[in-house]
Amino acid sequence: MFDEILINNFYKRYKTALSQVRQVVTKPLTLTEKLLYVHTSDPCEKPFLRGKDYVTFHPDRVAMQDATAQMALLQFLQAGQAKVAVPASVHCDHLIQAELGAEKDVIQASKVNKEVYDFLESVSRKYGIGFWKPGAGIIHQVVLENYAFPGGMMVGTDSHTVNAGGLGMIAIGVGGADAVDVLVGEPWELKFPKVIGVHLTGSLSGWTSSKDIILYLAGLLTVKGGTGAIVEYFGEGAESLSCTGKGTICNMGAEIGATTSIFPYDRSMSAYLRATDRSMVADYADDMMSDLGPDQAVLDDPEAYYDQVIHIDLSTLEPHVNGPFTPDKAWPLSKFAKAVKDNNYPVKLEVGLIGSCTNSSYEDISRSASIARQARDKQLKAKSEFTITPGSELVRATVDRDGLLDDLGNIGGLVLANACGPCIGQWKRHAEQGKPNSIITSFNRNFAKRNDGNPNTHAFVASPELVTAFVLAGRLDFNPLTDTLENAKGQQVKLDPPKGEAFSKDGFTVSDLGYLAPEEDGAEIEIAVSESSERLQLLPEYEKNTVDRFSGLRLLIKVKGKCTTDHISMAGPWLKFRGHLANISKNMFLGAINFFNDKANEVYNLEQNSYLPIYDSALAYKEAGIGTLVVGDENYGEGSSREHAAMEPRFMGVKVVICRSFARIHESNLKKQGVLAFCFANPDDYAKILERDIFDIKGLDSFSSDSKISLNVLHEDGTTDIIELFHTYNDTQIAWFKAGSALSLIKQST
Ligand code: MIC
Ligand code: SF4
Repeated sequence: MFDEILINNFYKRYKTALSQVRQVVTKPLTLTEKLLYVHTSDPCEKPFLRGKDYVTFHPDRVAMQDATAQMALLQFLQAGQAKVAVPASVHCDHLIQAELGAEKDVIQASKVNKEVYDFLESVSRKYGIGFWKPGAGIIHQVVLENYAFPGGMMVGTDSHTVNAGGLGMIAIGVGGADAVDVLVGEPWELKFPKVIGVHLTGSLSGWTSSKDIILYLAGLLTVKGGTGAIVEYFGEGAESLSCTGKGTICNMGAEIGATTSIFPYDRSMSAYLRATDRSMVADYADDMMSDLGPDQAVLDDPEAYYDQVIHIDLSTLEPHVNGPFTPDKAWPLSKFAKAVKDNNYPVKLEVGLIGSCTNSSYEDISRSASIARQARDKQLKAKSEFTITPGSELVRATVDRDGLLDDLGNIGGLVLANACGPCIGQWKRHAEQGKPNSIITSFNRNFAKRNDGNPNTHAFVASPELVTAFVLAGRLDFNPLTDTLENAKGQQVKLDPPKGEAFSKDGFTVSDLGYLAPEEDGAEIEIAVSESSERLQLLPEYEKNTVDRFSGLRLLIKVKGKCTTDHISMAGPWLKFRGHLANISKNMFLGAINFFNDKANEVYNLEQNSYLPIYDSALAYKEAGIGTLVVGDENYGEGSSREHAAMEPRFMGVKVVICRSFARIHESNLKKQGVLAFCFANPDDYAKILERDIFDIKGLDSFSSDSKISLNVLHEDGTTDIIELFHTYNDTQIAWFKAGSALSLIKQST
């Protein structure tokens, strides 16, 4: 299954490619630079400026999950290619709803999503893509176990693709249109990132785990601190972590906005490759260990080579709990109980959820199971509901064989499918809607409404072992390091720190991985999309963008505060429309708060002179042939890679998004879909936008990478403002815009 030929060729070429790079870039290199330079699509002729130069790459592979693959593949079909140009895989993980437990939920999902699964499977078989069936596992775990390789580069249509950095791969989350570039063999473009070095010293002990490193870092850097940068870990502390622990850290690096994160190749990765049946890869990588890490000169003087260096001493790092509502609100465990009290967070813990693509390794489950066994021995019972989502069938079958699922089951744990489930709102939670309540998960995101659609669910994030301890306490004001719990006999007992292993001593086991290989020659396979389908729809053709369409624009919404892709295109029940642009567009901006009335889904429509639900307002403007504009705050489009958050506005007539700052993937998705993405040159100008304004974009007739663009605002009282905008468009991106979208440009040039 894994790309033997590709990987063979890669390692054979790697040393030569690197020495060619060194002739051009003569200074010592970070690992990030080595891997980016060897993957550029043209031989590099000069060193690139980090944070400035747009560079094109040829990544080695593409991974797609079912909720984003539908749009990615619908776009791929439009490109008219006979086969994919690089190895690729599709994973059915997001569409399975968690309710009754793994087996029943997968059967149900296979019925409910049949049309979509059939579509994904037949496109995969026809065009040469590996297909992972529902229940096989979550994309990032499956990639780590089968495809990731040290030194490689991949893109994936999911923001947590970055997980593969735990195995020394440059792995970047992208929208479907970007994935199509790679799938059709076109160069794929990225602004050459900055590099943040994180120096890890000491080693973890007691209750502290890899998760706490990224929870702490999220608090330090905030949700936008990693924007435009790759986070590169190094130091003896890095070497002391298991490979899957490194994966956890890289995975949640998406939550600080980092382009990706990476660890140097080391013995823990070698051991993981061997344990997952890839000794060939380990042998190659062992031979070139020093080339798969930063240069010694970089390690000797990191401040001289990284754009920023952060030092973390693992020996003194405390466990953390982050939340609610944002993953960067970091509380050291010793301060958490007080935070719960001071902020009036609901203290009773309703549900603890472990697993997900972030934290479902053998190590995670074994450490949690060690807490569960103590509970049995010390006669403690779970006081909250408890669920476990294994990341893959390989891990599930192994922890099952080793009795760890029984340990968790003994304290009431319900094993859900190897899928995203509650992490993305695919959770039939039997709880009263709207009631304030607390849950704690080992997932990576905790935005409002994400898990169960209830805006009053306070979701906290912590390591799986800590979640398990909280489940035993049933309360959030508990600290297992210092507090005791009362057991069935009325005695006060204390939990010992968790213990776990990176792998089972008996190795991994699995009977059916759930993998389907593509056909050698798929020419005969028909791909059918029914016109009456509610789930799938062929994509519309976009016309070229002409300058006259950018005047007389009305405000669709001025968003107040946080606006993640979950706010723009909600997941949960809406995931079922991810392949149908017209239907999914009905969820557009449902979670966003209107600046002018502090309400969700109620905006002023100038033509109708009334407040309307946002979809109705967009539709009214669209039908009247009037373009609209969206105004956002900081880090607009934070979170996921879902390009629906750009496609829906495009489809519904939004011409321009202007905000204080963008999250990387979303900005690029908007550009690819032909929506103008601009920032206020002066962030305070956000305040000047009023509800009844009419807008013209000025400067598009001479739009170039260094041209000035401005926004003319005509206020209701007849006064005007001219607002200077800032943009990051290069010539290629301007060509996408003019063609109508990036895909239109590909089609026009073939
Ligand atoms: C997420 O964690 O938010 C998701 C759901 O995996 C998304 C992808 C999607 O919306 O389909 C992501 O992270 O990119
Ligand atoms: Fe799935 Fe959650 Fe991971 Fe996204 S973060 S891939 S929804 S498990």
